[in-house]
Amino acid sequence: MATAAIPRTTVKPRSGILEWLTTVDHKKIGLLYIVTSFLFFLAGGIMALFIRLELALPGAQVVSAQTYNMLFTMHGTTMIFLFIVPIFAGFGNYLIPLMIGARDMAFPRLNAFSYWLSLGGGIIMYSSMLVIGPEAGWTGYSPLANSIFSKSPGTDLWIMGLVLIGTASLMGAINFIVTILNMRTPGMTMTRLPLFGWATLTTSVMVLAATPVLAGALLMLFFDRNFGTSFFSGPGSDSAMYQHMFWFYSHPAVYIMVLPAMGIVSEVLPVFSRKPIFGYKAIAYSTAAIALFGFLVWAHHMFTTGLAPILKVFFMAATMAIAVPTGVKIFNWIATMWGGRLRLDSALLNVFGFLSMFVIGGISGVFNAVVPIDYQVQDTYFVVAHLHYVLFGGSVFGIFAGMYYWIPKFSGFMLNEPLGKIQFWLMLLGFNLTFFPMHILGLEGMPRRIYDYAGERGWAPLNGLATVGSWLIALAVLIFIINLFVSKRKNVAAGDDPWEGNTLEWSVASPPPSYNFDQVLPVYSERPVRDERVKRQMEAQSKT
Ligand code: HAS
Ligand code: CU
Repeated sequence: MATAAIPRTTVKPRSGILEWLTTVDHKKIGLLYIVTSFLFFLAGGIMALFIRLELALPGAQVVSAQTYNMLFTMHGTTMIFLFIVPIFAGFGNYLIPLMIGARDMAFPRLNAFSYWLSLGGGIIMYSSMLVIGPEAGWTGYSPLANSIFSKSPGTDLWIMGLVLIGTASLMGAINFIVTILNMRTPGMTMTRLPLFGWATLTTSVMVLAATPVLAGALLMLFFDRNFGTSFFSGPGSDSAMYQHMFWFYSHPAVYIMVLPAMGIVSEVLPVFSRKPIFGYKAIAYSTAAIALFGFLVWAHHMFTTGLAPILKVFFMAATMAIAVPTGVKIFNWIATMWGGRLRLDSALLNVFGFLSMFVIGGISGVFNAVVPIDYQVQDTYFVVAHLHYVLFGGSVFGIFAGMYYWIPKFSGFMLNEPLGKIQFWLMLLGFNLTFFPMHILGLEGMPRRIYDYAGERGWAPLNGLATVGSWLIALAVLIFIINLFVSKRKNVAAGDDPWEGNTLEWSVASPPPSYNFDQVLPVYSERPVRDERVKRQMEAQSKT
């Protein structure tokens, strides 16, 4: 039988903090990404609590208008660029080499450099809050981002931080692409690559194609602000061009933020349904189709900017078309569960959270894609509701599913199930209380990015509800953190393979040794660990 032996390295690890500062091991870098992103998630969450407190009632309460602008700008940027995108880089770093039977990422030093660069970018971005922070929203639209309101150096620090974070994610993407294409263990053809690998590969290609355009737009904005050019504002400028460049990156970016979550769902579902994934190839190819279509729809963010009618029609149709490959996945996942023996643990509950909430968000997306509807809802809370159902309901529930599934692998101990379940239900409740009312508020005309509203509008009750919901979410996150500590203290050993997994990471110890594999299992299907388990069971049976 062919097994690929991989030589052990015998480098002695350095001790403690020095090791973490200098490591090039993909697992440690993965954990650094995950922990850092989670801390940024907490920071972004605290800002959201302030935003919600301010909006709970009409009238100014907690922060000044200027601080409010900074809070929603930094909240959005943090959640997107410092939490969701990098935490998936963390999962990818930790898991991809293990899943494909490799020793490490293709370029370990570049990998470490990416992490430290993104942390540096994050710190520069956060330093902007010390000098009257950025106030133009996460989109940084010009001329707003170039107006007297945004003249503080905060916006410049924000731009430079973002450029560094983008560069880091670009280098990470190159690393993932090379690793997945070149370093798979013998036998692992592309159609046996775990679906999380497909998601990471596709996402990386999107990052590679889209991020340079964002970096270009940001640098041009920087030039406009500091060196007297007039790309996006001033004489002869074209402010719509900024929006085109920004959304050429940022629309694909929304799939960059959800495809890895879909990859996690595709890993968790078959294991927790105790069935093979239904339609492996359909899921893999629909991932690629979403990536392709993702580049053809950006101007649906610009329907109200006076685009030519023919362009509106094109972008409307292309946007709606994305519902098809996305729907293919949803139906495949449902078919995977169908007739399975579901194991209703926290990981699967979070996948249910993903599936149900993401579909609601996807469908409000199709509403937005209809040009005349978008005329009504553009820049209202309806869009805020949509984006949170896809980003929180989708990406964040996906992240929590991944946490419950893989933390036993990362740490060697199991997470506490009752706490996990309480956390999930509380978060689902809090999430819906916070974001569902925003659909109604949006349709009633409440604009997004406002600091205050008049009492006579009648928006207070639903806003109050949303604020209550936001505190429930905060409580749920707190319970998750408590769970981490309680579980570490109890230290229920996870063993190599607590869930009867399919993919190669479950064939090594938890946490895996620094060199990953003594021997990689032979790969004859997309479920090598299950194949091995079944083989052993059959051997044991034939002996008795
Ligand atoms: Fe979106 C705005 C349209 C998916 C994130 N989106 C945003 C913003 C964010 C965001 C962050 O066309 C705000 C940006 C800002 O700050 O200004 N979005 C869509 C569509 C989809 C979609 C059509 N969005 C996402 C995902 C995101 C995300 C994924 C992040 C993870 N979005 C828009 C539009 C705007 C927008 C407009 C601009 C609004 C404005 O005015 O500013 C699709 O990819 C969703 C597909 C998924 C589904 C659900 C599953 C599919 C099934 C198959 C059957 C369904 C069908 C549809 C055939 C549809 C179950 C039936 C239709 C019915 C009406 C029932
Ligand atoms: Cu979009």
